[in-house]
Amino acid sequence: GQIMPFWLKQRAFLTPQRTALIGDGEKVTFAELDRRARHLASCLAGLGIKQGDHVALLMPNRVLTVELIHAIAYLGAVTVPLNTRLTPPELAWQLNDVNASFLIYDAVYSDKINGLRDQVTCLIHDANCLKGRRHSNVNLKEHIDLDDVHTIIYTSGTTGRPKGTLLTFGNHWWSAIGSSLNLGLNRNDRWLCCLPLFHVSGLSIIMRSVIYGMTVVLHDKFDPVRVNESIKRDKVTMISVVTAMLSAMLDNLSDPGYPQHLRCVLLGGRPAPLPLLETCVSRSIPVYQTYGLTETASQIVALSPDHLLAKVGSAGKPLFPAQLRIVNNGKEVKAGEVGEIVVKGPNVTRGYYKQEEATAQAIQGGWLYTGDMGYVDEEGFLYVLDRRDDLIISGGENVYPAEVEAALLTHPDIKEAGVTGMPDPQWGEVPVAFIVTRPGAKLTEAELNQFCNKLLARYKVPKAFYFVNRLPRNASNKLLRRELRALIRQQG
Ligand code: S0N
Ligand code: AMP
Ligand code: MG
Ligand code: MG
Ligand code: MG
Repeated sequence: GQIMPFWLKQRAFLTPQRTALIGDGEKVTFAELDRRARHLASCLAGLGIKQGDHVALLMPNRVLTVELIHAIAYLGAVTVPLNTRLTPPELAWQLNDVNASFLIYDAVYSDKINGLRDQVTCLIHDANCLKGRRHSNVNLKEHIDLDDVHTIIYTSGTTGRPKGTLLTFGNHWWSAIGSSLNLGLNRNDRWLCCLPLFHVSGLSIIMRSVIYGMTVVLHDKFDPVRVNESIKRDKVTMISVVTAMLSAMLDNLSDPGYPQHLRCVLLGGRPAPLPLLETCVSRSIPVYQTYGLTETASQIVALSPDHLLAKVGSAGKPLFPAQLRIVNNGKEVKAGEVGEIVVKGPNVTRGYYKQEEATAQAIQGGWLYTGDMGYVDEEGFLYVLDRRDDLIISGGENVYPAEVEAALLTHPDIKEAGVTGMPDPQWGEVPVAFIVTRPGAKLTEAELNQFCNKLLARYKVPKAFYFVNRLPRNASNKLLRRELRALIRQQG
């Protein structure tokens, strides 16, 4: 594939004194970020990490985490960012699936990794611990190949277990370029990152930073009051959010709107509620809805400045390098007709790690079948409606019902389990469970809640458990998840 200078090296050469990061109470230039990433890379090499290794990260949003992401790439190794909300069994499963040889974690997650030590080499990430073991003459990458894999990010696609999405340097490159061709690039741009770096929503901001030479204002966690203050104080021009975040920000905003310098609030992750968008219009808050997936290295469709007000509710048009189709029964449908959203472009993944079948199913002729339903209007603007499958998206986190059901079925007193989504004012949608117990079993909601908390990340734990006599199934005994909700009325 195409060869380019290693991104951080090139950036530190071109604009060494520009600020790369503001976070953890410090300001870091690209020259300094590069110096630290190189140092860290030589330490990691000293600890045995080498080209091609899969290195998992269990890290909060810290400046150190950004340094690590670049350091791992400097060694030609692949970063596997882990969702920090996962439970130890979920982490163990992913580490095994991705063949991780190293796990680098922050001390705040020490409790989570105790059971993982015989599975993978666990390295605590604190500067002191890595110091002194520096490898003296390690080869750091001078160049990258756009076809090389940069990251593997897990996402629950349309079937069962989460799958590791392979994202190349080229995928990240074209994603960043496509975004800048739509939103433009200003010398004073500063992108606030309060989305997790373990999702492509957050990671893509770091990629844009090094490619554009743009400052990132990094928040270690999402706090709406701090975000609102930071937008003003730190002269933030761009911010990426999911709906739950934007609602909380507006609830905590005393001024009518944001300062003029905030030119883009990039909103993605799930369908945007129209009332929220209308509130933003009336308060002159520049909200750009975007549609993107882990598989597309973030945005692939986005609203443009030219159509911001005229197309409220639309996710926009494809980014310049990308294409969009709506497909029903294997055929592209006309404007206004609903079908599956299918996309193509140089930012689209080449597939899932070790999942040839799932890859072949998802990507056909270079087109990614997203599992999302929607339509385009006469002018080609996308409106996202719903999922084709049963995926639940809670506050931007995916909950796959089959995964929750499988966890429930490991309980000895549970005979059958069905999980579906219910509308929720805070998270958009939350999972609820329907349970058929074994004869004579006495289960309570509290017990089940506790049981699930051991196995599943909190956002996957059903918010309610309904005990029922049987589950709706079709003639071939397949669970009809969409009919589950009707059972709520029946149960006393
Ligand atoms: C919304 C967030 C920030 C909420 O988390 P917060 O406030 O930090 O929670 P905590 O203080 O840790 O916990 C408080 C209680 O809330 C529960 N909880 C936390 N999150 C959720 C959730 N999502 N659903 C349900 N419950 C949740 C905790 O468990 C705790 O409860 P108790 O006390 O009972 O334990 C956080 O959820 C968050 O960061 N969400 C966003 C995740 C995200 O980034 N999703 C996007 C994934 N998709 C993509 O990456 C592709 C799209 C994309 O790239 C994109 C997306 C948006 C914008 C731009 C783009 C782009 O294309 O560039
Ligand atoms: P993920 O599975 O974490 O990679 O997130 C991608 C999923 O988020 C998509 O498949 C959609 O279901 C959802 N999504 C992202 N952006 C939007 C949007 N603008 N409108 C509706 N759903 C969205
Ligand atoms: Mg997905
Ligand atoms: Mg919080
Ligand atoms: Mg996800």
